[in-house]
Amino acid sequence: QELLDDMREALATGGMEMHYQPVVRTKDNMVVGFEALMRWEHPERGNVSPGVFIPAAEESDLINQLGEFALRRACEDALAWPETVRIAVNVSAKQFANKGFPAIVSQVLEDTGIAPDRVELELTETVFMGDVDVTDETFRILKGLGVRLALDDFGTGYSSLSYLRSAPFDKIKVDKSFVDTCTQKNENSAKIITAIIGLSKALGMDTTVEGVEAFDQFDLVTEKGAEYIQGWIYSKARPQADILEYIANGG
Ligand code: G
Ligand code: G
Ligand code: MN
Ligand code: NA
Repeated sequence: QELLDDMREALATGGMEMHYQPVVRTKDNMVVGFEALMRWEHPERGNVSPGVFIPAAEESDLINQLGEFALRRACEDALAWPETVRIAVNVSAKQFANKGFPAIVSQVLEDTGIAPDRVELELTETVFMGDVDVTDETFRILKGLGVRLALDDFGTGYSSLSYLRSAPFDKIKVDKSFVDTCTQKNENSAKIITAIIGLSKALGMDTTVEGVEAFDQFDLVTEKGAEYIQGWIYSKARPQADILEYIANGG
C-alpha cells in the first residue's frame, strides 16, 4: 500500500523515468529500435526494479496510469530519433485487459503524431488468459491502428502455438533464459532458439533474441540465424539524454 502511494507520487512528480535499450540488426549492426524500460529511483528505497513495482501496480488500477505514462513518454522521446527507429513498449496483461486500452493507444498516437508502425507493443502470452472476446476485439482495434505487436518472453509460460496461429504478431522475442544457457553442453537451449527462429520466419514474423551478454552467445545465436539482438553486449537501457548523444554522434 505504501509502495503504491509512493508510486502514485512518483508518477505525479516526475520520479518515474523511461530508459531505452537498443535492438540491433545483426547483418549491418544498425540500431533499428529501442525497448522502453521503466526506471524508478526512490528517494529512500533507492532504485526499485520494475520487476518489483510493476507486479505491485498490477494489483491495483495504477498499472493503467503507469502504462499510459510509459507509452506516452516513449512515443514523445522517439520523435527525437531518426524516423526509421522503432520504439517498443511493454504492456502488462492487466492493462491489455482493460476495455479502454485501445482508446488510450489511439489517443497517444494522435497526441504525439508518431507514425503508428514505429510503435511496437510487447505483450506476453498472459494476455490470452483474459476474456476471449475482449482480447480478440483489442487485437483487432490495435491492428487497425497500425501499431506493431510483439510476443515477449517467448518460450516461458505455456507457449501454446495456438496463440501464434490466430494472433497477429509481427515479432517474437526469444526469452533470455534460453540465451543464458545456450552455450552450455548438454543443453537443449541452442536447439530451441534455432527452432523458435525457424518457426517465427515460417510465420513471416521477425525474431529478436534477448539478453545476449557474451561474445560466445552472440556468435551462437547469429550462427543460428538471429536477425535482431538485444542485450548488454550492446548496451543496457539508457536515459533519453544518452540516446540523443549517441544519435548526435552519428548513431
Ligand atoms: O528492465 P528490467 O529492466 O529490470 O525489467 C524488469 C521487468 O519489468 C521486465 O519483465 C520488463 O518487461 C518489465 N517492465 C519494465 N518496464 C516496463 C513498463 O514500462 N511496463 C511494463 N508493463 N513492464 C515493464
Ligand atoms: O520481460 P522483458 O523481456 O520485457 O524484460 C527485459 C529485461 O531484460 C529487463 O529487465 C532488461 O533490463 C533485461 N535485460 C536486457 N538485456 C539484458 C542482458 O543482456 N542481460 C541481463 N541480465 N538482462 C538483460
Ligand atoms: Mn519486453
Ligand atoms: Na522478454
